[in-house]
Amino acid sequence: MTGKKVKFIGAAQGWGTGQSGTQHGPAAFSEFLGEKGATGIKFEEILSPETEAPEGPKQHQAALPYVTKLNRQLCEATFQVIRNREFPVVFGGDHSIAVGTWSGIIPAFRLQKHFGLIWIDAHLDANTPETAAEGKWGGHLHGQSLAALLGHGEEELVGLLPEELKKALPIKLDPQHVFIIGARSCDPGETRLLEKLGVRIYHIDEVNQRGFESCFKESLSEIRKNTKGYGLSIDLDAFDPEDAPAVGTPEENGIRAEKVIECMHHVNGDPRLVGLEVVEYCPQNDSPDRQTAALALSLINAIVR
Ligand SMILES: [Mn+2]
Repeated sequence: MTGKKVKFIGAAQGWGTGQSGTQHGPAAFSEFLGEKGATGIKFEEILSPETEAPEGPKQHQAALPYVTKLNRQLCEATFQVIRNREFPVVFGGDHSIAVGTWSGIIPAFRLQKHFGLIWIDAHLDANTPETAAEGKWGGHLHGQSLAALLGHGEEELVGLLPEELKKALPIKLDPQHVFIIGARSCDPGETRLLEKLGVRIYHIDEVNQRGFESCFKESLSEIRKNTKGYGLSIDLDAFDPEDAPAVGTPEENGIRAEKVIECMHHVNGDPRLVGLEVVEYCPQNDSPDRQTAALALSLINAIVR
């Protein structure tokens, strides 16, 4: 239990990915919740771009305005949730929405230098338009959201802030307080950037060797020592495709879901945990019994219920 009222916000974004289907994630998840009778979770709103993303790869310049606009709306929404002393859970949508989620939450607490973020993901999402060219993701914006939150990349995303705080510093995250767990498909440019900044990356080999719990607890203990609040950004592609087949960009050899769900008691009820986001649900790739949606539900329940 968070002790706060939980607000569920969907962000039906597909413009940030080269794949198809994440834009249907929130609606499909909502339908799944209805069928399961999971009455405790209900989306307050599902934000969508005014033009639905086309199938397949998107041109960077065509996608940027849609990614920026939805992030702006999402940023206002999460900012308001924090202002109301509630707990935001954002469900995506591709991972470009992280810019909106955290650009609303972090400045609402004025915690810029004192905010921790645990980013559970197969990817680093830390390319910039420059480094993306040499990587394999073709410049899609879901591969650039963490870089933007750290102050690198497209100006519109780096500088995104809630309207009423326009004069605040655009710095959102101190790299010392960012922890990535589960990385196993990293481009050279983004790896260089994060290493230069000093972001702690737990690559999958280390996670497999030490166990997820050890890495997670270590990140938490650093964050609890050095920050005043923190959030969790969970990309479903961090999990092994056996457990989470319904993602846009599956990567073999992932973290086993059961272990992660078990570990969430370490954060459940912690008043310093102030927000959660779960992204990249791609319903068309789910199993007939919707294994990935069920996993997302167990995960959310393990964290906030
Ligand atoms: Mn991601």
